[in-house]
Order: sequence, then C-alpha cells, then structure tokens
Amino acid sequence: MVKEIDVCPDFVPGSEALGEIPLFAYKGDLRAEVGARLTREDAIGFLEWMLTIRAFEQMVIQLKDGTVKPYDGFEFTGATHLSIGQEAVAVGSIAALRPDDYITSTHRGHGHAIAKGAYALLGMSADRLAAFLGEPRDGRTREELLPRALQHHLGRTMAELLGREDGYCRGRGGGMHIADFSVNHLGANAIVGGSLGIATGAGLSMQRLGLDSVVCCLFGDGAVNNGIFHESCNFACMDQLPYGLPVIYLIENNQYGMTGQQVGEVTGIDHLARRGAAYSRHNMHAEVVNGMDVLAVWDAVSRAAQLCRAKQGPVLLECLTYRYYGHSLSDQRTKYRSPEEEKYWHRCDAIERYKRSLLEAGLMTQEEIAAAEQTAQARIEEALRFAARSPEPDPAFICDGLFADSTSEHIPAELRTPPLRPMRQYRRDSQGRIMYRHAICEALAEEMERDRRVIVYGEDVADYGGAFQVTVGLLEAFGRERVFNTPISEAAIVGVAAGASMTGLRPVAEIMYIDFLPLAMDQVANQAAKTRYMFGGKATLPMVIRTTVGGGRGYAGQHSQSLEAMVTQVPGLKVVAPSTARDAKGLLKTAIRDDNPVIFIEHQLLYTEKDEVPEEEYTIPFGVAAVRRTGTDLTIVAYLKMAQVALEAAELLARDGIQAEVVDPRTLIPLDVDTIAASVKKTGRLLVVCQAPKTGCFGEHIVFRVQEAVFEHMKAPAKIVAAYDVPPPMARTLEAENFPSPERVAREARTLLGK
Ligand SMILES: Cc1ncc(C[n+]2csc(CCOP(=O)(O)OP(=O)(O)O)c2C)c(N)n1
Repeated sequence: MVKEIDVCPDFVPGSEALGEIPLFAYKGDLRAEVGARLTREDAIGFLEWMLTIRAFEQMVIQLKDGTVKPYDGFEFTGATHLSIGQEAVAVGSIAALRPDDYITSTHRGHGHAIAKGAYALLGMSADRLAAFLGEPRDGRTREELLPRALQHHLGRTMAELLGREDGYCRGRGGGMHIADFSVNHLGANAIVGGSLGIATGAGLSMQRLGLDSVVCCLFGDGAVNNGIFHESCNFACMDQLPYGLPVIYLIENNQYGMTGQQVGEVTGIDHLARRGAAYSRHNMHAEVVNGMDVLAVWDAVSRAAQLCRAKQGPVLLECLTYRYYGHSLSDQRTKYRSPEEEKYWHRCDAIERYKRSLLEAGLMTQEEIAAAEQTAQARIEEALRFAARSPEPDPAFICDGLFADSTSEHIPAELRTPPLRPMRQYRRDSQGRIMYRHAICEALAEEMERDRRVIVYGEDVADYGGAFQVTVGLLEAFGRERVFNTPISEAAIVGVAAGASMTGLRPVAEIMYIDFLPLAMDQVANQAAKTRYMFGGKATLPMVIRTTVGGGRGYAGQHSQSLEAMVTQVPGLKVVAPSTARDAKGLLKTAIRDDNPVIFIEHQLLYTEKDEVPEEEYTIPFGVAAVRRTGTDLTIVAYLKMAQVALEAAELLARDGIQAEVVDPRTLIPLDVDTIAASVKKTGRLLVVCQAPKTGCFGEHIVFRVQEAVFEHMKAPAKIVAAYDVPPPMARTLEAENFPSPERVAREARTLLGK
C-alpha cells in the first residue's frame, strides 16, 4: 500500500528551534498546598513514608554489618543498593499517581516498592484490604484493617529482601527484583535501563485498551545513555501512534552511575532532560525538578500524569537527587567523590527540609514528628520479625512459576472483533495446499478476529506487508490501531511486547531476521523470559516474537544465521520452529493463545513452499514431534528448512535400500524427547541436522537428551550434520559447503551405518 505521506524535497534554509526546558519551576509551598491540592493527611503521609523508607534501608545497613541479627546464625546475602537520600523522589512521584497507575523500578527500588504498595493500600476498600491480608473481613472497618495491611506490606517487602517464601516474589527475586503486580508495580529491574521498554509497552496497552492509567517509569541517570532509553522514548513519541503514549519517564539523577558522573564525564550535556528535545516537537514536556523537595516532585509528576491522561504524553522528568551511600554497601565511595560534595547534599536532605516545612506550616509539632520517626522504626522492626519467621523456599519447588499453564483458549465471545474489511482468503490448490507464508498470515488474521487484544507490529509489517510479504492485507483488514510499523528498534520491539503483554494485550511482534535478535537480547532473555519466574510466578506474558532464519542466498554472515540456540538456552521462553505450512499455521495459533513468551522461528526458504492446510479451525499443541517418514535403519532429526533437507536425504538413502525415519520436533522448547527417543530405540542410530554451526547448536542438546534416554539401544555414537564453525560466508561455493545439503546428510548417514 502506498504511504499516505509523500516525502518531498524541502531545502528551505532555516533552523530548528528546540524550545526551552524548565529548570526547578516549582514555586509552591506546603502551607499553600494544604487545603488546595493536598489534605493535611496527605502532607503528613509524605513524611511518614519517607521516614519508613529510610528506616527500612537503615535496617539493611544493620543487617549487612551484623549490628542487627534477627536470629542466631543469621547472615545477610543479596544486594544492598540503597536509596537513602532519594526518598523524596519515591514518595513524591508515587503519591502523585493513582493506585491504578503503573510503575517500573530499578535495582535501587526499595523506596519505589514501599511507596507503591503503601499508596495502593491507602486507596483500598475494607474488602480489598482483607483480601490483601488473606483474611475474612469479619465486619472489620477499613480503619481497623489499614494499619495491619500496611504492616503486612512492609513485612512482605522485607521477606523478599531476605529471600523468604512470604516475600512478594516468594524469594525468587530478592531486593533488586521486587514486584507486586496486584498493585500495578511491574517490577524492579537490575539491568540498567531494562524496564524502559516494558513501561513503554504498558503505555501502549493503556492507549490501545482505552484505559486512562499512566505508567511511571523510574530509572537512574546511567540508563539515559543506554540504547533502550533512546528506542523507548522514540517509540512512545512516534507520529504514527494516535497520540503519544501515557508514560512518565522519570530519571532519578543521583549524580552517579556506579562511579560515572553524567555531567562533565560520560555525557556532553548539563541536564539529561535535554534529551527530550530529540524525540518530540515539544521536547517530551521535559523538565528538571528538585528531587530533594518532595513537593516539587509530587507537583511535577501530578502535572505529568495530567498531561498523559489528556493524551499529551509522554513526559520526561529529571529529578536531581543524591544517594548518601555507595552504589552498594560494598562500594568505596570515598574513592570517587569528596566529603565536601556529600556535605552539600546532606545539607538539603529531603526529610529534614520537609520536617521544617511541616513545622512552619503548623501541620505537625516536634513531638508528632518524633512520634512519626518512632512509628517508622517500630514498623520496620516488626517487618523484620515477620520476615525472619517466614520459611525459606522449599528447594523441591525450584521450578515453580517458570511457565504459566493458562492459555486464552476459552475467552469471552465479546473479544471477537470482525475485521474492518474482509481479509483476503488464500485459495487452496487442487490438493488443498497454500504457501507457508500465507498459512502464517491466515493464523494471524484468524487470531486477530478471534481476540481483539491481539496486535501485530514490527518493522515494515503494515503498509508493505513485511520484508517477506507475510503480513500483507492485515493493515487493510484490521486498521493501524492493531497493525503498525515500528522504528528499527529491535530492543524496543521486544521490550514493548513484554510490557504490553503484562498489561492486557497479546502482541505478536516481528523481528525481521533472527540475526537482529542479538540487538534485543536483554529484552528477550532478561526481561520477557525472566519476568514470570523472578517475580514469583505471578505475571503472564502472552507475547509472540516472530522471526526468520535465512541462508542460501549469498546474504553472508549477518543475514543467514540460525541462532535458535541463543533462545533455547534461556529458561522462560518457548521456541517454535515449523517446517510445513500446516504446522506453521497451527503452531502460530497455539503460540498466540499461550500465556508465555514464545519465539516463533520461520524459515525464509520455506515461505513459498506449499502444503495442505485445512480450511477449518485447528491448532497444533506444543511439545509433540511429527514423524515425517518412517524407517528402520536410522533416525534423522531436523526442523525448519533442515527437515526438508532430511527428507530429501532419506529419498537418496532409500535408493540404496537404507530406510531412514525422519522426526521433526516442531517445537524446540518444549522438546518431545519421547517421540525422538522412541524412534532411536527402534532404529539404534541418530543423526541430527542443523543449519547452525556445530559447536553449541541445538542438535547437541537433542543428542544429549536421546543418549540419556535410550543409550543402551544405540548401536553407534550419534552424529550431527551442521554448518562449519564460521559465520555464514557469501561466496556461492563457500555457502553451499556450509549449508547442510541432502547429499551431505546422506553421506554422513551412510558412515553412521558403516556403509
Ligand atoms: C546494562 C547494565 N550495565 C551495567 C550494570 C552494572 N551496574 C549496576 S547499577 C549500575 C549503575 C547504574 O546507575 P544509574 O542508572 O544512574 O542508577 P543508580 O545506581 O545511580 O541508581 C551499574 C553500572 C547493570 N546492572 N546493567
């Protein structure tokens, strides 16, 4: 489809005006705010939660240095990234959000988790508080339940820090990875910048599902120099979206990465907020905020949330603050920063400053402030007692929570949405066959019609129909709301899918070549794959990443690799590799309905291959291999294009009277070891064909699993026919040598049989 916008030459001299980015614009004071935008309780709550966060982290120091031992023999393990000094950012930002707004957080996220949970509980009814406590309400009022719920929240947070079963993530995440999906905390992230794509995806969900929640993505100054920051901000601002995504990107600028200083060292700018000028015509409403003033942060985030809800997001805020301790408690901060610098920041401590404001405004007395401090301390001590009593996770359940066993197989009929225009029907030939790429398109169209939460996006997939013409017609049928192009931003493509899938959509995203997946590997391996297990088995991520393997066309090292082993070794992903049109359709439909991240690998050399594909509805389950050809002399295992190569090799062998059985696993994770092993038990010999280089290829895993299962039935060592351990070369002769051929497979099979 020809694009609506013509891009014509326009060489008129002029200059780009970037506009101003306000610095420290907040002029309000507490006296004026109370009664206007804040209640007295709100104002006191700011102090209460800043004190609680500080008391929590001071307890971490004592646990680490051994001054506090909750029981004999206690030894602190795990990370100690403290945010002492930064409390105003956590409390000011989260107090400005609604309980149904989302946050993402960082390795320095105790404060974010405490504030998000607390402000969510403060907004809950008595019934919900009782449910949070896991108790019957028994006629108790909200006022009776709230203090216990807040205490339980702190207990669960501390329990996670100590790696206990009652922790928010059942001890699977620890202090660096706390999340509570029930209050829309989408997770702390120990990968610098790791949550930016997720937050952007959550913003996409809000936009596409017509919800008016906003997403506040909290991250450190170090993340601003990471590629995913750029990809996410650009994604959230792109003109193609109906309006900018409702995301507040909040830089918690505590002046240092680990030791790296943003200003004067690792960037060339004075304020990181200036980066906003690169992404939208109004600089993403960027603003620099005094992060040591809880009111200034609360004001900025309140205005940012308003902008987002008014469909004018996203917003970029830079809150200047300081961490009083090192990067972690093991870091020697005096090696890289001066005592004078620390002294200056301590002088504008957010808690002390705010106490003065409360006193000056007559909202609290000295005695009330002292009592609030004692309450905070007592709550943390009680939280520690709770955590220490909580059991350690039972090793017998180590695999609990890796995969969701749910699917969208049974969904309400109202999710069905007919296409805007009828989708083109692919006509079967006289043998009922259609092409592999058309079968994939049919699967996408059927699933989009069946469930309006399914969206399709990727580079060039909309108007053009994708680099391989697989998605042709989907834009016309389902509209740009559900089929859209992305920038060339592989990390954001996957990160957005993760965030969108965690918040209500069922995205199917395309990475054009598997060779480009390494650009997105943090999002694939550390985010999508880990989110469920690491956060205690609670999130579901119904997302599919469709990608392709090439080869055989002289495209050389960066467009011909078979990188499936890069994803099969990451727990938390399912990996599908269909070799026929029928399988491609049935397996893709299963993938879209699965509540787990699926990497769906297609083969470019199969796109025009035809196969019989039923017209009636069907799906194919994961973990069920197909025996493509029966035989008695050896078993050949192969998938994707190699399954076809194996079948051709079997024909060559048959001419010599050798009967090969060909097994196509169809899904690599889960792998149907039983079917493959049963075949080898029968034939006694195994040959695996892989397009990937031999060292570390998935075939090695298949061989290992088979010998583990049926070694005593094997008449000879297994063989692997694979590519050489080199990048795929371009020259015709070299590529032909590298790419396993039927002749080579047949030759190796004969050797295996001693012929
Ligand atoms: C991608 C990545 N690179 C490096 C690290 C190691 N590391 C952990 S925290 C950190 C500093 C992060 O600085 P910033 O983003 O400013 O957050 P802060 O620690 O200051 O809160 C570094 C380098 C990491 N966890 N992830």
